[in-house]
Amino acid sequence: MTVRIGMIGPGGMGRAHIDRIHTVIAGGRVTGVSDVVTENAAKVAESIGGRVYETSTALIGDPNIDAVMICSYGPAHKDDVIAAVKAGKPVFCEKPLTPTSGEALEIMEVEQAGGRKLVTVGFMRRFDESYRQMKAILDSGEIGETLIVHNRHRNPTVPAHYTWDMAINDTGIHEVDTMRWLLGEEIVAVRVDKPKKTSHRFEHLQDPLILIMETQSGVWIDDEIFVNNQHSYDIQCEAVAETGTIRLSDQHKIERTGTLGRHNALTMDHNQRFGGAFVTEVQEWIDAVARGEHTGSTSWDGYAAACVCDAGVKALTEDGVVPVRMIDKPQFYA
Ligand code: ISE
Repeated sequence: MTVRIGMIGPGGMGRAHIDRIHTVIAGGRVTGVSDVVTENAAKVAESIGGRVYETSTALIGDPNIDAVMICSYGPAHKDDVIAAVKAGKPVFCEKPLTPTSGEALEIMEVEQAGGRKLVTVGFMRRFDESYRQMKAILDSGEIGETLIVHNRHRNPTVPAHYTWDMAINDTGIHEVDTMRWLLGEEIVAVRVDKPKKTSHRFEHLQDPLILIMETQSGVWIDDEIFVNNQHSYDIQCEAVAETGTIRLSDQHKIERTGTLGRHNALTMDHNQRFGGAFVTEVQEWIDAVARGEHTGSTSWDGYAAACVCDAGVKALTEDGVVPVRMIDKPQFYA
C-alpha cells in the first residue's frame, strides 16, 4: 500500500519532507498540497504531480488522502490537527504541536474522545543515532544515575519574524522534549538566565539565553540557546552521571588537514544535522500508518513540552524559578 499524504504548509520544512518521502523513504507519496498562499501550494503540487487544495479543510476531508502532514507555522497547527483527528486520519504535526499548552490540551481532548491515538509530533531528535546511543547507555544504568545535563543549541541566524518567545517555544522546545525522553521524567521547574546580548540580533530578542530546567528527581539541565552565532548549526549535549559522562560527538564525517590547519565541515541547519533522524522518523510514521498503528511522540508529549515552554516564556520576562503546571497524564497516553 502507498500511503497518500496531504501536506499542509509546504514551506522549507514541508518541502524537505516531500523530497525525503519521494526519494529515500518507501511506502508514501505526497498527493495533495494546501497552503495559506494557494499559489505556493499550486507550485509545489505541480512539481510533484499532486493536487492543490484551496483550503486545508478540503484537503483533510478528501477520501483520497490517507494521512496528513502539517508543516505550517506553529500558531496555525491546532485547527488542522483537530480537523484531521475528527476525520479519523493519522496526522504528523511538526513541532511545536501548539505554541501554548491550552491549545494542546484541546487536541488531547478531541483525540481521547475519538478513542484512537492519531497524532504524532515531529520531535526528530528521538530518532537521531547519537542521542539514541546516549539514551541506551543511560538506561542501562552502567554509569549510575544522571545528575546534570549540559546542552547547547546554536543557530547561525534567525529571520526577523522570529519572535522573542520562539527562543523557548520554537528552539528550546527541542531540548525540552529530548530531555524528557532521554531521562524518562517530567520537567517541574524552569528559570531563564539572561547574559550579555549579541549585537548580531534583532532588537526584540534576548540572545543568547540560558534555560535552566529541573526534573522530578532533581536532575539539573542547562541549555544555552544562541540563535545568531553567525557560524553554524551547533548542537551539543553532555550528560553527567555518577560514574561517567556521555557527550554527543562532533557531527562531522571527515576531518581535513592542510596548510590552514586541521578542520571539519560544520552543519548549517537542522536538515543537514538531523537529516538521518528525519528520514528514520518519517519512515517509521509511514510504516505505522500503513499498519494502522501509532508511532513517535504523542499529543501528550506535545502538551508536556508546551507546559514547560509556557513556564519558560514566563521566566523570560520574570526573574526567578517558574513552576511547570500540567495535568496528570491521562491513562489513554500511558
Ligand atoms: C527551527 O524551527 C528548528 O526546529 C531548528 O531545529 C531550531 O534550531 C531553530 O531554532 C528553530 O527555529
